[in-house]
Amino acid sequence: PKTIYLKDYQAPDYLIDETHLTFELFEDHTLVHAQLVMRRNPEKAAGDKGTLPPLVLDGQQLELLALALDDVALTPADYQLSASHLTLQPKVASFVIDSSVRIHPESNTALEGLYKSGSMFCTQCEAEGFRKITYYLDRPDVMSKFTTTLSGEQHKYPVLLSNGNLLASGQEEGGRHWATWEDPFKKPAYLFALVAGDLWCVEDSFTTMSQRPVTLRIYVEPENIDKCQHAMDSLKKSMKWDEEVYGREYDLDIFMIVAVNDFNMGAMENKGLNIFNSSCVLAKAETATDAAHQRVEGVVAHEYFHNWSGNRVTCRDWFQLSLKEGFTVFRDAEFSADMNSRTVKRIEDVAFLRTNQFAEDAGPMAHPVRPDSFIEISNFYTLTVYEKGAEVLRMIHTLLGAETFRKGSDLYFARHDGQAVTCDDFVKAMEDASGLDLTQFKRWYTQAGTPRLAVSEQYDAAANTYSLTFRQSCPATPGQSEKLPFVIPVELGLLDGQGADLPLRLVGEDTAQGTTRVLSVTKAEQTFTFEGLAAKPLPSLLRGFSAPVKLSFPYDRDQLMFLMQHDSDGFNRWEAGQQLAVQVLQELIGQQQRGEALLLDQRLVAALRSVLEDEALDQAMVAEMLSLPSEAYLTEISEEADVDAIHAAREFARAELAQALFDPLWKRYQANREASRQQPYVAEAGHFARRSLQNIALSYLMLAHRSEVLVACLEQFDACDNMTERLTALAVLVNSAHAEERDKALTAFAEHFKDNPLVMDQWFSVQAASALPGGLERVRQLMEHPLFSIKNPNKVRALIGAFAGQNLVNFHQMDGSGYRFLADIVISLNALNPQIASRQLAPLTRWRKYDAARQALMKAELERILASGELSSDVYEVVSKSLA
Ligand code: BAL
Ligand code: ZN
Repeated sequence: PKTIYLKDYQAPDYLIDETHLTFELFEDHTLVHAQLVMRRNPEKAAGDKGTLPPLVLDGQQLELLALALDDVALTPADYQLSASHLTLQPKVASFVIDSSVRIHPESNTALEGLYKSGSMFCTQCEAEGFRKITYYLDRPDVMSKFTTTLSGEQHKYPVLLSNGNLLASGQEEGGRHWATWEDPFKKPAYLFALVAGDLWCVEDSFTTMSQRPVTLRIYVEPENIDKCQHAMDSLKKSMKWDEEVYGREYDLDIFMIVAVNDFNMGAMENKGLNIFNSSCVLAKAETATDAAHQRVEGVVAHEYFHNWSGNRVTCRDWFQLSLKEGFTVFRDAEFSADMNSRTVKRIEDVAFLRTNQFAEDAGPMAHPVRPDSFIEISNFYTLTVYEKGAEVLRMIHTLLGAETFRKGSDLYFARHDGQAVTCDDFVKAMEDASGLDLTQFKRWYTQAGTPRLAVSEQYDAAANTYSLTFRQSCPATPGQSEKLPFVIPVELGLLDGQGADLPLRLVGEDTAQGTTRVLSVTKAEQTFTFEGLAAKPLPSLLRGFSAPVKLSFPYDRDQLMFLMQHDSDGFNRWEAGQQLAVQVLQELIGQQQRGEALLLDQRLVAALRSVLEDEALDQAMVAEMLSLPSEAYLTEISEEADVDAIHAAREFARAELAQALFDPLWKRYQANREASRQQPYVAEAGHFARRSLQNIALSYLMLAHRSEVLVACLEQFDACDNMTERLTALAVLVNSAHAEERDKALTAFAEHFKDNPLVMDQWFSVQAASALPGGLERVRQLMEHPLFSIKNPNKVRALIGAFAGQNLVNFHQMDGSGYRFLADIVISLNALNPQIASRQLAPLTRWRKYDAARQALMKAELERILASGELSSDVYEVVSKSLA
């Protein structure tokens, strides 16, 4: 496999002004006819002098049936054909290519290009799937106007969709029909989409800010028609929000979403025709949890926002992926924050980033937000490009302020509408709008790894000054041994002895500038001194997690408890609680490793008791504060992770907290369960908050082994009206010692929901993630379940992903059985679906985190995969880099 480098980027030799596609869909093959109206790229024509470069079209797994240049049929002597390219020699600068190919969507298990999901045809072209549909210049900087005609059997495929607006449709002989769609906007091939199936739709409309009506349709299989309303509401909110916050208006007459069951990603932003994993569209109280409802809202928004940040302005090349993904994740996170609780959204995102993206940034696949090279671009749809990319955008927003950031985004969209551009172009628009020089800031795009920011303090009682010294560093990552200082925006406040925010005046300033402010740390070591402080303050650092760094400050536990109670920044109140819990858990881990009796610091009990007793605190915040750092996070922050000690320590702490806080937990549980009984399910922030506290309380209470809790859990399982309560009750039972109740609940649940694949995914996940002994055997048995299929990515993620990613004690069994199992799965998946195979590998790539014995076992499995035969570029890249 070949490595592709950003530094080798060349503009395309040819452009495609128009693309006319015809698809004839049959059960055992599909015919694709493409007419491409092409011309020499004028940017590159200066030195042509009569000779033109060869035209090299991308194409894979295509059976070429006919080829013509300007209406003259070509013979094999006129072109060269390889497994990945079709090369021919144009004689004039403008010409038309006609090609016909045969493809086999019915046997496409990679779910890339045109494929079948159940009985419907659908596509996934990003990043490089279009080359599996027809010969083309499959690169994002080639933007073309598309017209698409598709035909198929009318009774099997009554709905025929593609991008843009419907131009015409009609019947054919033999029970077939056709439709022609035209997309007036130029787009790269990765945004092409086609759908044919027996689908129903929910229809609504939206009137844009300039009073244009837009038809909105969500297409699903008939049995899911009752699960579309939440996505439709989310879509309308997204359209309004993007007008209000970014001034972005929708641009076609129709916007369509189609839900499919077999999909490698969450969803895809194809122009005017978004295709979604059904897990990111379908939601109603009885079948989807609160988390699923929030995910649907966020993903619908994300894909809709791409219409501007991605489609109208797209990427020049795939190294610029974060240009659209980082920006769009930032946009969807802000949307979700506005729709729900801003602080809770930030807590969830930061907890996810620190557990997962920080691990990626510390592992063998670490890469900058804008990577320099790749073997397989599908491997770079990563947490770094998406989530860290969004953090980079958030930092620009913090440094510029909301108003100036908006000026920058307006300038970016106006300047680059209809273009394929780079991250540098985006930053330039922000610089031009703000007058700021972001040259040093751009290191966030080019340097991989998570910066460390160590902070120390000095108080001078005689001078009434307080100094904070910041020392930044960044560990080496593959290919980057030395790092230059980043620009780190540190939002902070200083608290007095009563917990109130103090006015902040830096040396040299005449007046204080507020009580929370952003300092730009730009040097390896930098000190900021505040004046006018009659007593030593307590700093609240990195408020709102203003930069994706690992911050350290020598807080003691009493100071953390103080911040938990008093910090005016909600995020940092939670953060103080997490740091306190980490200190306490690390102490327990040490005790466990030394074979000592475990002893829980009672300050954690006291801190959580006061949180639980604070009826004024947002219930979602109470729930977040009660959640101990996950085993995965404790692993990430360990030098060498001791899986068993981490699990034992955390379970011990949970059980102790359950005993010590039984009364307040029980009180809040009962009050909230009663409220759930009284009020039918509503998918809104207040209800999410109430159920999240109720459910975390239940999971603690079950650890107290009291019969009234078991009764309550069974009552919740049986009598609730929604999946959030039911699934938590099930999960709690599955993790309990009540074998009889557990088995009964699992059976009843499966019986009731066997026809709903998304609910059954949850049923698989809950069992796969159970830390009780015998986890691998359970997973093996579940793989034999008639509803499990290794060809369905959601099932693979639900069962294998949950086992290897969440069930750490079972996956990391000392005999290596978990590793062997995962390697076998990856080897099978490699042949079926390389993208999913490569994703499932992630836990094995983290081998450096573990003890020598586990390291050897994990590496041996990676080596076995490498030697297992013909590997896809996806799997090869991850395995070979992990072993390097
Ligand atoms: N562009 C791939 C799916 C997404 O990020 O929206
Ligand atoms: Zn996206």
